[in-house]
Amino acid sequence: MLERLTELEDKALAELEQAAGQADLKAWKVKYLGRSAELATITAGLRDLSKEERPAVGRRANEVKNALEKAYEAHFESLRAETLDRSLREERLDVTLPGRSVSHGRVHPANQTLRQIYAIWAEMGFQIYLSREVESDEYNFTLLNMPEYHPARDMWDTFHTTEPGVLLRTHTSPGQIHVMRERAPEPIRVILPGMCYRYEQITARSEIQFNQVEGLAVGRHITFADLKGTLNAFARRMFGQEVRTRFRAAHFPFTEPSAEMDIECFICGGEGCQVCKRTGWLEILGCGMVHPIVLHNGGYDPQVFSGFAFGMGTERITMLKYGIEDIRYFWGNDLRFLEQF
Ligand code: FA5
Repeated sequence: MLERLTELEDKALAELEQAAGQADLKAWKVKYLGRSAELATITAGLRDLSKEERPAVGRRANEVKNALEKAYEAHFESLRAETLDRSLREERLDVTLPGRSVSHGRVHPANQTLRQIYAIWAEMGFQIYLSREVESDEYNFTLLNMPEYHPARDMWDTFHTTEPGVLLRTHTSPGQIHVMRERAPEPIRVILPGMCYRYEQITARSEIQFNQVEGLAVGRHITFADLKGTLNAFARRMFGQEVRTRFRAAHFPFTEPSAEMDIECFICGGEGCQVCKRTGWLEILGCGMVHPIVLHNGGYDPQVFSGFAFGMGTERITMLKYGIEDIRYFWGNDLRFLEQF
């Protein structure tokens, strides 16, 4: 029996030397140290041996078991170290290589201008009021003093929906009626920013969608002088303290009197250049005193209340600020353009 144990030990150790991977090692362990291994059978059969034989065989069986376990542990450890070593060698990372830079998104130039405009009007005490982009014919035209078949409706080429009387707003002015109906008879000082849509020929200066910022002030003693003073204060904050402005008579059905405001061309300083079409002036917005009919439609008594309103296009202002020649860049999603801001 003692000889058998020695043979078993030699055989097991020799086989262990051959184990080349974790799978071999596992199979070896089952074969020599598992519950049905020969060594386990010998240990279980100890009680059948004679009293004389039993202690020696028992001790030797224990020795063999310990030796095999120790050899197993050592082999397991060396295999693990070898695997680790190999993976370190083969999958080496060069941590000194330069990394790939993460590109950051940035605020769209139209939104940068919008945020600047919000900040200026906020400083002057104007709240932001968000109005809907899908509008009714009634709010976009009728309540703004342009009843059905009024020729002034042709000033705005309109996207109509398949739902009769429902359209995409052509300007932010319908928001005036919404805010007045919500606030009457309280005084109002708000700006109404947002996207507008026009069924127009796309050119370097005109898009079918663009942002406008509408402004509305309603109170008991508001005059055209307030309109001019407020818009001049805005222009100075937006374009610099030195900027000169002028007001030209214009026509909008929802304001009376109506005007357009120009700023002196800051590219040529008023001398006349390509950007200002040799006039020395750049148009930035339409404005006027809120028409009595519009005040009435908003729920204000025009005998008691007056107000001013204005509407500016933010892409056109951004184009002026940065010397951008074509409005189509704004929604073209060309990173070469966007990354410049
Ligand atoms: C209006 O839309 C009036 N609702 C403005 C207004 C409000 C007047 C309140 C009086 C009182 P107009 O159609 O001119 O007016 O447009 C105003 C601004 O929107 C223009 O000055 C321009 O900057 C911008 N805009 C108009 N059409 C386009 C377009 N197709 N693409 C880009 N910007 C445009």
